[in-house]
Amino acid sequence: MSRRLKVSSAQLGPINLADSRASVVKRMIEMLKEADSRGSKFVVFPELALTTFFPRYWYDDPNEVEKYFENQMPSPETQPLFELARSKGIGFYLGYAERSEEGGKAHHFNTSILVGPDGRLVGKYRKVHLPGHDDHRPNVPYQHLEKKYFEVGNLGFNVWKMFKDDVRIGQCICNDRRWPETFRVMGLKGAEMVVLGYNTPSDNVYAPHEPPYLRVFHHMLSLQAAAYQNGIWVIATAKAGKEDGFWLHGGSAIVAPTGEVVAKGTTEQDEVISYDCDLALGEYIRNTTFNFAKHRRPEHYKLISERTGVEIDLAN
Ligand code: ING
Repeated sequence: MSRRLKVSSAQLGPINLADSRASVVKRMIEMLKEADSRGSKFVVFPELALTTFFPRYWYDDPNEVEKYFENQMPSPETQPLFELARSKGIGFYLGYAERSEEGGKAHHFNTSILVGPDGRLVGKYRKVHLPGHDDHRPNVPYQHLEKKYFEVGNLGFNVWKMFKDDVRIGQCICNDRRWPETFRVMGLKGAEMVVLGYNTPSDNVYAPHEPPYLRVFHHMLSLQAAAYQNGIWVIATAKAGKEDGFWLHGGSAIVAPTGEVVAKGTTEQDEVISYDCDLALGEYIRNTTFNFAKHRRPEHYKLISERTGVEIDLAN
């Protein structure tokens, strides 16, 4: 009997500043019900799924940013989502802004969690690759202040077993998908599937010449390369559409270990896409082309973990 997992990517359309967490959770509950009606056992929600993508705004008063963070998870507003998922035996991935007190000091992370079909926390991840900047750039239409509002994640890249078939699932967030190191670490830990949420602006304020279609191309290129080069299923879920006029692209997708896109969103609204993933599909890839033990030569890769930026270093 092959090991299969029916998954759904539950893409959220825009969340405006005026939208309450309760209203967003209601939308997520509707999508969870739709996923359940299709027989899904695992639902992937977006990054920072409970609020608008607030790193686009500069706040002089740091206290103003606190309102976007969760002090506990589940929180009162998300409790109904956790309860419904548990009652239906559905596991899920959820991205949110985490405020945690550690050593008597407040810490702020861009966080995602995996929640099992029994409603219990399976594992937490804190975003490692924080894009953008930490200074105020008033001369562009919006900011990208993840480096200001979040600390670099301190939990590393991990893989957990979930569901009755002990599916080996890793998680990451948004910009992480652009860095092959992200998936290779989880691939080396035996991942069969990696899930992630994202909020990606359609236009590149720092390179206005870059056309929006290219942003989606780079997004898909990252997912498909990661899936194929590690022989894993990759599920990526957008928060999309125009949030108070600021455009985030869609492109939620389910990608097979072959690198093929098996399901893709076609809107920038709340949308559920689903696929019945055969977990055996990645085995031939991980046992042949990307048989890491047989083919990798780490003795030649040292620079990847020792050197951060480019240092011109020529062989002639
Ligand atoms: N958003 C974007 C992302 O990596 C970005 C930022 C877009 C960086 C395009 C580089 C190129 O999808 C988040 N939230 O990381």
